Amino acid sequence: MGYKITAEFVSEHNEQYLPVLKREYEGLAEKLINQGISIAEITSKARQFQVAVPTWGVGTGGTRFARFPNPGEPRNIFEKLDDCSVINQLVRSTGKVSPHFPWDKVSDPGELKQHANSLGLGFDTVNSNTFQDQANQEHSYKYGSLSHTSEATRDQAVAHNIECIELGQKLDAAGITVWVGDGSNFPGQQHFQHSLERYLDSMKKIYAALPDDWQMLIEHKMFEPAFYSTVIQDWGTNVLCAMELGEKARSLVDLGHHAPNVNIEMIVARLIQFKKLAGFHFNDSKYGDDDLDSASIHPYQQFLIFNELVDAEYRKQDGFSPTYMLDQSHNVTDPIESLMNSAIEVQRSYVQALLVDREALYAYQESNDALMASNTLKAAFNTDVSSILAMARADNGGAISPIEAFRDSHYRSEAAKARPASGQSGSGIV
Ligand code: PSV
Ligand code: MN
Repeated sequence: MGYKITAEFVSEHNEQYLPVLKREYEGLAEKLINQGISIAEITSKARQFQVAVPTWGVGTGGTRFARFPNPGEPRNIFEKLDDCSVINQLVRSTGKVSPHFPWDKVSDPGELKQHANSLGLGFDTVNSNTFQDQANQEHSYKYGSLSHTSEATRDQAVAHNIECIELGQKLDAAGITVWVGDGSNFPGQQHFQHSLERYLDSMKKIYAALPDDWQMLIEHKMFEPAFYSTVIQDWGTNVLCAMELGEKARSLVDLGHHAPNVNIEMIVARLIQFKKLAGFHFNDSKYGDDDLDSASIHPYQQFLIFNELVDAEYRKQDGFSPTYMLDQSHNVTDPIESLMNSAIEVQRSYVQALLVDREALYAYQESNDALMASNTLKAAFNTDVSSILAMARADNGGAISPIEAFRDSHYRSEAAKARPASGQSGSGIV
């Protein structure tokens, strides 16, 4: 698409917000200095914070029932990258995109890499897809992929994952996320042990094809599309498989993939302790894998997860280097706006967690002062860090008010002119 939001537009747009932002930032600086915290140090950390954007996130999602396409939807990976670059241009914390194959497959990965780089973007972990049949595919995944009872089907799924690694290498990615929809709908349908043995056997073949500096991110999910059992259903099975496979295999935590009320921050702490935390798919949910915008339902939970992450950073925990990614589906909002909002909310949790008085917290923990320990976390969570986030964006060349800037830029209506509707409104979770 020819239309671009210019740097001049962003800096002019910022002008109207600058005086108020400066006042708020100075007020917060004074409050924090009284707590022994330098706002400059926190802002500098906020400026470095990055969370990758999923290429599939810039399209309008759907449910099992329907999909309501938005005007100006990207029609291919090049247009998806254009939209991802707008997100990064305005929020400046999403410099990497995570592609999904074969959705994003092109004949010339070199051209794709060049296009991304020309937009100031790079590639994060690649995702394989063996939860859908592709046109002209020889063996169906209806009854599973990496854990299928048929060896030929498993081999086909393994070959696809290896192809994803090869494509990812050409894009300078450094990891592959493997999520399989394999599972069962009826008690007795699958032999639990045998299906996991077959899965592991397939995963070992993919693991063997990993380049030295790559990691394998294993993603679990409790249910859906299978509604009785899932082969990699929870973090327990996930981490057992990661341990079985080797050092380069670690567990990825998608926030929407757990039973309701599960203590996700504690899972994160356990994975950190055993050097098995690969990274995250951030999103939020009320009922299941709702793929709602980050922190739109449970902001305190997201903060508590970041509390564990920042704690590991503070303790200089060995083997700690998680990758952060959004994984959401936007059914009623503009995906660019939702992804910007989510990136900001994830960064907000990080910054709030940086404000936790860790030494005081450790002391309250040691003396069993439950109330003050909890209040220490709450004090950080209740601090409005919006001005730090806005200042970090502005200092990085982004927008103080990204949603307003996006709307005022008319990017979406220009995209609608350049990208005529595909007319596809069929259902499908993507
Ligand atoms: C599955 O629900 C998932 O979370 C996996 O990460 C997939 O790759 C992604 O969503 C897209 O379907
Ligand atoms: Mn996911």
